[in-house]
Amino acid sequence: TDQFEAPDFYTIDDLLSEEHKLVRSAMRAFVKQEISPYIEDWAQRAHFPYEMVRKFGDVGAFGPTIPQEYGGGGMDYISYGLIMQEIERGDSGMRSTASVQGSLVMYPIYKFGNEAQRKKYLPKLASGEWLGCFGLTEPNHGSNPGGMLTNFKDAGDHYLLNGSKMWISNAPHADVAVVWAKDENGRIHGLIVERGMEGFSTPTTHNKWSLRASATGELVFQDVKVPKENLLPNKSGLGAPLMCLDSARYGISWGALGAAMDCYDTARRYSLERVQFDRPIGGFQLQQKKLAEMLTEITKAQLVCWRLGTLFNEGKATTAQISLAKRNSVEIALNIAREARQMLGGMGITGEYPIMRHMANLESVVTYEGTHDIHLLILGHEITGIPAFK
Ligand code: TGC
Ligand code: FAD
Repeated sequence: TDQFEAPDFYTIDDLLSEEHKLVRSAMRAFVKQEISPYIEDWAQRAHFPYEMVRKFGDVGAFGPTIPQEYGGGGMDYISYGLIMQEIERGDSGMRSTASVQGSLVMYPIYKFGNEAQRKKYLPKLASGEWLGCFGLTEPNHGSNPGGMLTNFKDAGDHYLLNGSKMWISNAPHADVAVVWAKDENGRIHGLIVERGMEGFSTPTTHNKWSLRASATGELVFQDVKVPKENLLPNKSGLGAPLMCLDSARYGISWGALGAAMDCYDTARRYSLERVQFDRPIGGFQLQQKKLAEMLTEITKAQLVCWRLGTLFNEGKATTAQISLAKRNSVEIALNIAREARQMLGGMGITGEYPIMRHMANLESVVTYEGTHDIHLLILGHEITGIPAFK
């Protein structure tokens, strides 16, 4: 970890501003100090380090693109991407905590909320005083969230919310949940549900082999009385949660690259130190092929992410462009993790090195925020004009 070198084979640093580089080095130092020394133990014990929530708030990892007047970072999308890259270099589960809070909780409150909601929730979420979660997926509606059953009805001075959500990152510790549910006409809306509301519970999901340092759970609603002022008023329909996913999926494109870089760098260093047949294994052509291909894929993905970030900054990034980047980054990261694992031989399966943990984590990353196949189908739709989902 001490010697971590992020590959920059095409001097992409020249495309970054001083601010981008400062943000990245601050986050890299933070990860090195606060995450890397402990992550293996947290993951082995399936422990969510709750104290990290405040620390993420202090270092500005929550809501980097949200305006500063609401406690956000007021930064651009390249800075946001670089922050996600550095956190996920540490661990995908830690990045999950940050991307859910910023892109999936603060973003909808900022974008679809009214002024009172923004003022009430955003500063506390930005500082890490409160932790949030995002409830879209249900037990029987994962890739097809439009079929959701969770619903609310008008009960005079409040709404009555019923249903359940599954696989929700941060749920067991969340103070606030942004929940997507259908009204009496079957229209999807976002509701802010707070811990402590009667009939609302968040059972923990146990026995994960992946994202073990991230807490995952369910959201269960049994006649929960949600005050009317907790409905997000400024957008409804499936497009509202999908807009949030655009932002989170973009962050994952950079994030997965961070995990890939960590695996590459670990394998590169190991290959120079490990001697077999009287020479470093890095001198063997087969190992060089692995390293050369890793560097090639990382470089291509870096350029995709950087360009997508500039499109985001101009407000021009499309959902299909985001799908391409998320799908590609996670795929190359998983391939790199598997190859790097082999390069370390037996040592690759231990917690002495980060690779097996990254590999297991990436099995969630390839599934959440739209599975690998769903992103392929979004691209297929874009290319042919024919949706293959239904
Ligand atoms: P479809 O008919 O295509 O669209 C429904 C309505 O939404 C509009 N729309 C968008 N609006 C804004 N931004 C976007 N990106 C939009 N994409 C679509 C669309 O125009 C339409 O509007 P209207 O007015 O005509 O109704 O919807 P579909 O039901 O056919 O579904 C398409 C599909 C399959 C691509 C979509 O459902 C999908 O992306 N499924 C994957 C679900 C998913 O990604 N779930 C993620 C859950 S959250 C999570 O995993 C967090 S993990 C985080 C962590 O820990 O880091
Ligand atoms: P399914 O939708 O049942 O898919 C199963 C398989 O079928 C997949 O391979 C899929 O690609 C394939 N498939 C589905 N439809 C089609 C089709 N039309 N054509 C071809 N193949 C298809 N959700 C949230 O709302 N909030 C969160 O915070 C959150 N955090 C998560 C954390 C973790 C650790 C995990 C694992 C998941 C999380 N999710 C969250 C849920 C995640 O978004 C879903 O798991 C994902 O969208 C897939 O849904 P599913 O698991 O129900 O799989």
